[in-house]
Amino acid sequence: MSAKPPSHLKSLWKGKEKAAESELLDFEDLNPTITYRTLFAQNLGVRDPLRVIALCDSDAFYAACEMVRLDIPDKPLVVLQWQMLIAVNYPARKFGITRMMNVQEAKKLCPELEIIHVATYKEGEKEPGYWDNPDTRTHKVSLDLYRRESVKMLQMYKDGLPENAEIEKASIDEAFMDLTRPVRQIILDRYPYLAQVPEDALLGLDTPLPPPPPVSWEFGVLVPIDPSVEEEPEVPSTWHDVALSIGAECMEKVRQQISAKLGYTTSAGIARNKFLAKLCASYRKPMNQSILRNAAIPNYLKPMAFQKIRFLGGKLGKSLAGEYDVSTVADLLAISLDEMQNKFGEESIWIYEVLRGIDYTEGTAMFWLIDFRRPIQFVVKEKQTVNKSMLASKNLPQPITKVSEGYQWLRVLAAELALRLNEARETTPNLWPKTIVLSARNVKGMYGSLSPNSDSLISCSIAQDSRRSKQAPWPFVKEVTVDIVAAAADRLWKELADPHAPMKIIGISLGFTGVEGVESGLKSIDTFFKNPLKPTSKRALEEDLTESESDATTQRTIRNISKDLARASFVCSRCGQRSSLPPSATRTEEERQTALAMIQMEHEDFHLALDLSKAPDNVPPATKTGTDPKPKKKRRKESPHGIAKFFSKV
Ligand code: DCP
Ligand code: CA
Repeated sequence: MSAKPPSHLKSLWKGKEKAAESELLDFEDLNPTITYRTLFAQNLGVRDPLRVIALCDSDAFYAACEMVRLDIPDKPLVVLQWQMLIAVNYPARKFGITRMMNVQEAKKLCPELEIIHVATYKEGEKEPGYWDNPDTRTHKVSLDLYRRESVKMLQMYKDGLPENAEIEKASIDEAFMDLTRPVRQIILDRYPYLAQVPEDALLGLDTPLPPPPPVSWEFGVLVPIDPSVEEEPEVPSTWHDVALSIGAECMEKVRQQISAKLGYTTSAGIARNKFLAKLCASYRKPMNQSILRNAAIPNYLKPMAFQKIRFLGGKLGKSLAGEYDVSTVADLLAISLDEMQNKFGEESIWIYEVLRGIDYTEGTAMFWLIDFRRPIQFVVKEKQTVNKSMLASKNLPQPITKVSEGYQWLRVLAAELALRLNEARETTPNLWPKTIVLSARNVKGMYGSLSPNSDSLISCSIAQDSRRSKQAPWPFVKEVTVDIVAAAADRLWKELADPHAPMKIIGISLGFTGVEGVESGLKSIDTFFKNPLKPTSKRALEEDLTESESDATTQRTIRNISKDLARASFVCSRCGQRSSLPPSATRTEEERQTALAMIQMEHEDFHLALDLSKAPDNVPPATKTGTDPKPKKKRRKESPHGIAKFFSKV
């Protein structure tokens, strides 16, 4: 398009030494031509000129959860973790209280402040609670309430937004919504004359859409196009503005529903891509949604410290600041693309674009920067609501120095893990973890040697960071009780902690991995019965999981499992032995499951001991039993180049 930019847009991006032709390109990006072809297109992804993305963020989230739990809607309230404030509600912020302040300081600023310490797990309790004087030496923080509320909120986005909106959880209290599809549908419903290309349209599908109707901006706060003037400049609306206003309408509705049903207020940002939606969500916090029209992007970004922008905050940002002696986006706009690419490599077009509000990399920029061979995904992706792994961990105020000191913490972690899984099962009843993993962080250099049953994977992780882990397949138990989890954790602990080596463990974590609905977990159920509770190397586990298997075998496996469970017995596929529970008229279903899992674990101990006794000295068991016969190929480490060197692998 060679149309001249209108005067209000013409100078928007102008940097100190900006070239005339790129100015025109920038203008086109802010005000792209939208044709019938654009409107009818099914999948334009990040380059769709009618794209509408929202980021919704809860206001003072943990504090809000506590306010709802305690039914105290308006008091100044803070959430405390040990001595530190981690969430401050908006009434408390009026007193100048901020996160990371200590509690005494906050109390001085507002004597009537409601102070809630986060719930904690305490030994012997199956559920977290709000105890008096929780102590880091004996308690473990529980974020379960916040996780639960977060799940509810995510569900409300799903229920309250049109079906074809895509939702991606971004953090415990934030989610992105790609509203492009529903908004397009609503445009076509509201303006049915757009559904047909006019007969006299010379360019057919490539004919630009007629001018849009005036846009009503009743849902949300508009980021101004020119904040330096009192009255907004007269700017003709675009179809993208129409799309944004419809997106805002959808968001207003769902935010109202969340507030009415769950009691949480939220703030949202609505813009053409994720990074701008996220930035403008905090434009008028709390309880507001802000809309960033394309025409408002330049003046919104220009005064911003560029290090606030995603991925420009770290080493790369520092390097840019040092190289050009700059601090704001406006300062960096003066740097030409050529210059930037000469300095930071070809890929730095990404920086050039992001400074102009363009981001086609969304969510995968990190991959793109680190590994250029990977395909780039561009869209807001609906993630599984179920976490594939669950982890309970504790940094220990007093290191564990004896094997016997570990058990109390294992029980606390087991309680948390059991609760988390059972809660997740409330929404996805057949959830089943594939593996239980215990990991311990030892003060560097404290482990001198490997215990005899360590496998190669573990020896490698010790050498690097003094973290050791042990894992075992998780038995197919329907009821996951604290006892079962703790028993499995105890077994792993016995393997992991070497009573003969010096020990100073400062962090410990227990987790489930591969948490999936039982249909997709079938293969591993079979794996378990073939090889019950055998501690596996990560490699062997992956091999097991990628093994292909016919439906018939799978169905047979399920039938066998059901029979085994019903009979309160199981057959080990390694030795064919059936182990049964003694008959009991009084045992509950839960007790039966627990007792069966214990028997299975003990049986596995027997096989493990047998394997070890047969194995030649100093060979890890995975190799001895033939599951990992090939020596691992050493992967050549490629050193990063271009701007990749500013990012470390995560
Ligand atoms: N959180 C935390 N420690 C941090 C940051 C956050 O424990 N350093 C927790 C407490 C917050 C929650 O995560 O309530 C969400 O973080 P936000 O950054 O979104 O902060 P808030 O929701 O509390 O406040 P805001 O209204 O500014 O979003
Ligand atoms: Ca928040």
